[in-house]
This record gives sequence, C-alpha cells and structure tokens, in this order.
Amino acid sequence: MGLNLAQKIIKEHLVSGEMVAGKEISIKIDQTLTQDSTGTMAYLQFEAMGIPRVKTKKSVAYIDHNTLQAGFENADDHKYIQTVAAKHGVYFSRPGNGICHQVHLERFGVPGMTLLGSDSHTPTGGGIGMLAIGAGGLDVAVAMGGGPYYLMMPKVCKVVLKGSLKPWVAAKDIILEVLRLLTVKGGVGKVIEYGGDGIKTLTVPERATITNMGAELGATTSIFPSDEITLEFLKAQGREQDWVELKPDEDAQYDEVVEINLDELEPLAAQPHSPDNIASVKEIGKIKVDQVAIGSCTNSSFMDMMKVARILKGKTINPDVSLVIAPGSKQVLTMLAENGALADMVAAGARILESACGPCIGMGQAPASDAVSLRTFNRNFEGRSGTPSAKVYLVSPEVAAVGAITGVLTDPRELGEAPVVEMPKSFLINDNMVVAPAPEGVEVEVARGPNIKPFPVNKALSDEVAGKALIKVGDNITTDHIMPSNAKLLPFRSNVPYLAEFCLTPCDAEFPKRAKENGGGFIIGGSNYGQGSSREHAALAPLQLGVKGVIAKSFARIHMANLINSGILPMTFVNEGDYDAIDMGDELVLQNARQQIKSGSELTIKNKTKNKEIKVAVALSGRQADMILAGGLLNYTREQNV
Ligand code: MIC
Ligand code: SF4
Repeated sequence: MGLNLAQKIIKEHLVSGEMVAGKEISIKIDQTLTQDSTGTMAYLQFEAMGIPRVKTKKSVAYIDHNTLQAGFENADDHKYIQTVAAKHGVYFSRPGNGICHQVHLERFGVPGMTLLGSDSHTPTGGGIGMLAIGAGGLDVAVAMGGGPYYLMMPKVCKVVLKGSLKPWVAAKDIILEVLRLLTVKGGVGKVIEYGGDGIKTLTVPERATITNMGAELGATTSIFPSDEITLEFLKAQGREQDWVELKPDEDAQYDEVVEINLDELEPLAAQPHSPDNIASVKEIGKIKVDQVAIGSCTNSSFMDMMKVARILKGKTINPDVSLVIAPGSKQVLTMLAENGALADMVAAGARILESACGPCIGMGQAPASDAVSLRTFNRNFEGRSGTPSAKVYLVSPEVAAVGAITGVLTDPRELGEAPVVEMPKSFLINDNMVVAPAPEGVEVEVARGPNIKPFPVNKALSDEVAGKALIKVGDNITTDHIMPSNAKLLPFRSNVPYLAEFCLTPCDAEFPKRAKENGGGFIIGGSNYGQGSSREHAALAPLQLGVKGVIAKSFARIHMANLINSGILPMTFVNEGDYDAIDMGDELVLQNARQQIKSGSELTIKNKTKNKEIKVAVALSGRQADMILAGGLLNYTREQNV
C-alpha cells in the first residue's frame, strides 16, 4: 500500500511506535525553532536538562513577539536568549530580523526535514514540504537535547485543490474555506496534506499562508509536496542545494478527502470571534472599518506586501481608518524599501511597524472601543487584539488594503483589475541579523535578568486527588483565555507567579483568587479546550495556582500535551452530558488515583456535592501515564535518569 507524504516523512524519522492512527509514536527532530515569548521557558528547561550543546541539525532562537520594550523585562529576556543560545549551539535571529515562521521559511527550512517549534504556527514550514509541528517549550527543549518528539500518529486528510484562483481571490481565502468546511476542531489528530492540480498554481508564500493557518484547524500540521515551485523559491533564496522532490506515492491512502474548486472561491472573512466563523465579504456587506492591520506570520511575505503596495499606490487611506503594516522579515522590508513599494505605502498613509508579530499578539495597536478591525492575521479570539469589545475580521491582504482605502469592508472585485505580482527570480540575501553560536569550548556567560523567576514544578500524583470545581467554561476556550497575552503581560513570560494572577481572568476575574483560597482544584471545560497558542504558560499558570486536573469534553492537541508535561490530569467526560452534572463549587474527588491511572483509561470521579459518580476517560499512552504519576515531564525525566 502506498504512503502519503506525511507518512513518508514520519516513516523516515520514526524512532518508536507503530504508524497506526491514534497510537503514540516518536520521531527524530532535525530542526527546532523558538521565539522569545515561549523561548525563555524552553531554554530554562533545556538548561535544567544539563546538556551542553544542542544535538539537532539546526536550532534557531528568534526574537519577534516581545519587542515593545516598555520596561527592562523584554530586553533582559532577549539578552538571556542571545547568551543561552550562543552557549548551547543555537543560531540567534535578532529582533528586527523578522517573524520566526517567515524567516525560517526564507532562510532555514528544508523540504523533507522535521521541524519542532515552540509556537503553534510552526506548520508554516509545510509550505516547502517540511513536517513542521508546534509544541510546548519543554518538548522543544527535549528535541534540542536530541530526544525524540512524542505524538499520536495522525490521520491524514487530503485536501484536493482543483483549478485556479480568480483575480482578487487569495491563498488566505483557500484556508478560510478549509476552516469553514472543517471548523476549528476539524483538524485535531490529523495532518492536512494538500494535493491536486491547483497546487501548481500556488507559490511557496501562498502555500505557507495555507499551512500556517492550518493551526486554526487544530491540526497536527499541514503540508504541501516539494516540487519545481519549491525549487524556484529555494533557488531565489540561494538555497537550491536544500531542495529534494517530495510527493505522495501514486496509490497513497488517505483517511479523509476534501475537494475545493479554486475557481468557485470568492473573497472570504472570518468574522468575530473565531477563525471558523466564515462568510463571504459580499455577504457581510459594507460595514464601516476603523482599523486595518497587515502582516503576521500568515500574510507578511514579499508577494503579499507587493500586492498591498500596488493597491495603495497613488491613493490616500480613508480618514477614519488607521492602517498599520508590518512586513514579515528584514528581507521583505529591505526589498520593499529598495524597489519603492515602501514609499508607496507610506505615501498612502500607512504606519509602518517593525518586522515582528506586533498587533497580532496584542503588542500595541489595540483598536478603539467597539472598533471594527480588518486583519490579515490568523486569530480573532475575543480580546486578543487588546480590546475586548473590538470586532476583528480576518481577511486577505487584498481585502485589507482595499478596505483601508474605502473605509468599509469591500469586495475587491468591485475595483476592477487585480494587481499581478511576479515571484522574484532572486530575493535579497543578507543574514547579518542572524548570529552564529559560539564555537564549542568557548566560554559564554548567560545573562539572567531579575524578571526571570523559577517555574513551578509539580509533585508526584497523590492517591487522592480532591478539590473544588473552580470554574466551569464553555466550548472552544483558547489559551488566550487561559493565559492572556498582551503588551502588559507578554513581558512576564519568564515570571509564571506573576502571570498566574491573570489566569483565566477573561472568563472570570475572580478565578486566580478562588483557586488560591481553595488550595487548587479542577477546571471544567467544554469541547476543544485549550485551542490556539502553544504557550505552556496556559498549563504552568494553573499549576502555579494548584490546579490538579481539567475535565473537558475534548482537548486541543498542544494544550493537552502541555498539561501532561506539567503533571496536570487531562480528563474527558465519557458521557458528554455529565458536563451538566458538575457546577462551579462542587467538591470533586478522584480516589485511588494512582491505581486508577495505572489500570485503565476510564476513571471514576465522585461529585461529593451532588453525590454522583462521573466516568471520565484519560487518553494517555503508557509513557504519558508515567509522566502524570511522576508529576510531569521534568520529574519523569529525572526518574528515568536515576
Ligand atoms: C500566538 O500566535 O498565539 C503566539 C503568541 O505566537 C503563540 C505563542 C505564545 O503564546 O507565545 C503560539 O501561537 O503558539
Ligand atoms: Fe506571531 Fe501572530 Fe504568528 Fe503568533 S500568530 S507567531 S503572534 S505573527
């Protein structure tokens, strides 16, 4: 039986396990990436492992999230990451060099290799045929140390793209259509593999927009074949030697097949407050726009920026709209500066931001109260922009630029001819903002600022796990709810005790206080609990507050792994209806917890307040069960090494 592309790469990297969907496997990791907001934790954990030098083919530490430097905290974190990277053999991409996923695609990604990144949008690398997976910092630390990455063998869903896009319809509209079809939980446990004739019409940056936002499907990753279009891109980046051809076998099998006719797509938007709340721009109608933000790892490539510049050229933006543009990398920004496109943007009234995540992670540019913001980003969760009442629509760069001019959401097809931008034959290459690590044997002193605080480590699971249901939340709770990030909180990513004071506050301002007063307890969640970011702070902050377990209808992949790594029990209701059998404040107890975990996947929780027994499942592999018993991955690793 033939293999699909995802299976081929997994097979080549398989370290343990059987390639049967839903079973735990482990794979060798060739490359890692970290960014600063998850990176401090990853390197602290790497240091705790005591391994002198990374064992990957290439590891890169990027600074792109936390760049406002409103106080000393960010700058201290950057210094820590720069020095710890130099010491342990990690390349360092300086602030200003660009967004990790954009830069990694341009300069480091290699088709057929595995990439593990401490950021959920790491699958951007799937645009050049990498098996690129997002994970918590601790998993990335282990991979840097040469350990394999454990995951459930995914199912593989083929998305067949047919035909070609009509003018003014963009790659963004393809992934928005996939989100409409599959929803934010439709990709859980799956790799999304793209194929069909339509892929030949898509450039690498367009493919990367699609694989990037596959994160919003909850997918393990997304991938395109590596073909002559990939070769052209790598050639233009001066890296043709990195190219290999990669495609599925002729008789490859897929668990699911979805077809999309590109000719039938039209400009789409994800409406507030979820990336799968899709409607066509035409259907939504001409709502008034207050802010337009163009950039992020989804849509900040040279090609995207050139389309925006062409639309803006010779125009003036609407007086009621604030337009901000963040080109994705130094390469993109320099090329725009050299060819005059940057001048066209500025002349039209755009405010140019540095090449970083910026407003995408709430680092500035919070919209006005109740404002409508059109963004080319990938997430529009409530409050993520920094303004809870803002209404964020996710759109293509074309729709965003046109809206900035007209001041209302506008179907760009009304404007006549669409801009056509050719893929450059060569990109401008200057890696002088990437610092190579110190040679082996050279002493490097690691700089640690006062904001770097020890992170919480759990204790071995006790026999009786008891506590109150501290909070009860609904479906699709994001890690932005669990551990909000914005300009005020992002500087504290290496200070978990401080961050914990804000844990789950978008859902319930009293949660941290209640958790502490009760000495911890349980969180009750709906389905797809923990979707979104890879931030392990969404597990570490609850741990800091004494949370022992989360009982939900279902979990998002990375968050569930982060809970297990922290020794917090992720449990799912066997009967979803039992969600109604627990109210906030109920006293819950899991007796014989250790024995129950060891002996099976179904546990009984007693709701003492309601005098009712509730069956919950824990879908743990043997290794994960041992981790929970030990009180998390760090304790488990220590036990293994004794
Ligand atoms: C995000 O887009 O939510 C982030 C910020 O990039 C996160 C990482 C983080 O929380 O630091 C992600 O996607 O993993
Ligand atoms: Fe940065 Fe936004 Fe991409 Fe996350 S989604 S990596 S915050 S640009």
